[in-house]
Amino acid sequence: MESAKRAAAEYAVKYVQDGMIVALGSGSTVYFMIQKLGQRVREEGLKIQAVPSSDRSEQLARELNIPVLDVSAVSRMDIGIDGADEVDRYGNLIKGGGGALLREKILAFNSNAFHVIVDEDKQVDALGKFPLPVEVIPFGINLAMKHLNDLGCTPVLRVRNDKTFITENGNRIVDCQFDKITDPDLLSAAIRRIPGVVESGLFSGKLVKTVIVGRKDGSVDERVLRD
Ligand code: A5P
Repeated sequence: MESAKRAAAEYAVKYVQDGMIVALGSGSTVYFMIQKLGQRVREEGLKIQAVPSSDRSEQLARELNIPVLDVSAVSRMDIGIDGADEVDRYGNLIKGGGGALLREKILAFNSNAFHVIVDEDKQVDALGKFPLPVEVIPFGINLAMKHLNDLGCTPVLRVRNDKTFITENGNRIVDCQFDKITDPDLLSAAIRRIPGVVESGLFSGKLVKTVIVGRKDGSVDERVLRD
């Protein structure tokens, strides 16, 4: 899917203009987006400042000489570009496969225009095939998992390389396999009511300006959800 990811990522970069503060998402699709931004900085002298959602995105931006701003220095970002694990026709998303969902959601919520870049295989009729990542604080996580289970999913504590996965915020991720998510906004609210839950990887389509879908043949389909 590399060509599809690259196509979507490079298309999105055309929305970035001189002087903008740009929120950088995370993941393998965003990798191509940051590369393209770096190319524009290098070749066109594009002047931007970036706010990264993860250490990895920050490192890549710095390697490419894209000026990086700490989130505490901004009140708003002009544009945000990020990937997703699933997207439905209303622009609702599941994110957090890489574990950066909390910072990604903070940046998306505070961006004037949030663009989602995905390959064609990420499009679904209904969210939920991809297990929904939920960021939870360590204290009482067993109790939070019981309440997640009561919402109709199978919750699994994320483990990577035989170790409990720890987010950049010092929290844990619980991956929640639902049969099918019929009302993402309702489910998101129910999950966030559980004490100990910090945030879920459900992103409302209301946050999204465009969904940019890349295909394997390098073509791109753009869905504009709002002006
Ligand atoms: C990172 O935490 C995620 O939200 C990613 O944005 C999402 O998992 C998409 O990643 P890929 O572009 O690598 O598929």
